[in-house]
Amino acid sequence: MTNKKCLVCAAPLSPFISYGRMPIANGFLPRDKFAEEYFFEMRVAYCPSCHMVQLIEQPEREMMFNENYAFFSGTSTTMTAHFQRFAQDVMRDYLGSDPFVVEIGSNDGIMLKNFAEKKIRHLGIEPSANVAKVASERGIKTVSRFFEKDLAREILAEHGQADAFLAANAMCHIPYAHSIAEGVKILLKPEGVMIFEDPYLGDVLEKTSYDQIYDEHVFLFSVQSISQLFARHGLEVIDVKAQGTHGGSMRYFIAHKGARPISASVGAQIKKEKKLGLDEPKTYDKFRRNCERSRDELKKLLLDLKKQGRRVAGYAATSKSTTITNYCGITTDLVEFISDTTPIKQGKFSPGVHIPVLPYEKFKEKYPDYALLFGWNHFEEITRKEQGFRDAGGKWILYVPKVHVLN
Ligand code: DWN
Ligand code: SAH
Ligand code: ZN
Repeated sequence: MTNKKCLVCAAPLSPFISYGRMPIANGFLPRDKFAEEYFFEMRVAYCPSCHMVQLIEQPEREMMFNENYAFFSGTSTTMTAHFQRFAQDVMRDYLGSDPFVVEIGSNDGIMLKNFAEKKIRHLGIEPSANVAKVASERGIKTVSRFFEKDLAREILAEHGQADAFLAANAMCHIPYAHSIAEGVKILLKPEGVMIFEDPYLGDVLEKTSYDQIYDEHVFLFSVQSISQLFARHGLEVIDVKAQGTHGGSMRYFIAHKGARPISASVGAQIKKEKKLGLDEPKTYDKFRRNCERSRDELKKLLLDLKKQGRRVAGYAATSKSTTITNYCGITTDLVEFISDTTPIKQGKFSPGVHIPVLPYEKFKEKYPDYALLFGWNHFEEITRKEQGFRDAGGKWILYVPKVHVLN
């Protein structure tokens, strides 16, 4: 899919960076599949009209989300706790009588299990069949399909309207945002609330965390762009709450227009966004320069370490690491292997640059001198667990917000 016009408002786009040729971020592959690997040009644009930041080209959805999807949400204990709190907040604040909760991108059930345990009527919509199967096996009601307007009608007919429509790190994956908004409009009870969170544009720009941009993440949201998107469907943003997850996210609360009071935090956040220049093209020029600098510094650091004969391994074969390794040109010359706890990734090679992905035990067996933390968003969880690595003299390399070695 290539779009020259804004996916939200159809205005002409202002492209501001190309990260070059990129593979499927979660397309970990065996050696015999190297020759047929798919690539696209990853260019990003800003919409001067509705302020939505978006990919210009995105692979077909089935190429990214299918029965071999490599990301299982339950791999992080911090995220498991985060979604337990998220679910508890929803139960406390938004459920009426005989409540019904829908979640899109429910993955292995990390959020919905909290509702299932309380016997609350729920439905997960998760197109990646392998992760959906894990959820179903845990007793979480899951449909393995892509959510869109037509499916909303089917759900309505079978289950009735929803009190809460949830999405975590899913909305920013879906280019047909209008179809989703229409589905939400159909499915929500008059007092119902859609609550979703995604990596926040303000954090990405401030921290130069450009690795939040990859094939799956077609949008980088702000309160301004989200308000414009939902306003087109008789829906409005009634609250926003910043989250520390995934390097800085924003949780948006959406309701039917006029149905609920609007919190002062919505206007306050929009004011902040204007101060940060999220609606000014020059901000994106600056971001591009920051990305280029970050890339050059990381490459130089890794080359210097190589010259000194140091061993460097990657820690966590994240989707984000695909952007870093391909944009910076990091191959096995510079990073020996990437350690990851996900069985489906192990024994395969990283997308594009083909660095071997090895089980975590390999990391532990013989610590490298340096570990490049591709899972920087899980810094607390990982460094706590890996005190032994530091005690043995190992050093972490970080590249967010700046390229540096942790001493
Ligand atoms: O938006 C998305 C987020 C929610 O999850 C998806 N598009 C895909 C995915 O992005 P990611 O792959 O960048 O997510 P994480 O959570 O930063 O990375 C998870 C990876 O890190 C997994 O492969 C497991 C690995 N990991 C590890 O090896 N050891 C993670 C932890 C916490 C660890 O201790
Ligand atoms: N909510 C989980 C998973 C995020 S990964 C978490 O925060 O950890 C994004 C998920 O969205 C994937 O599991 C993917 O299969 C799913 N997805 C992509 N397009 C979708 C669509 N149209 N409808 C529902 N889910 C979708
Ligand atoms: Zn637009």
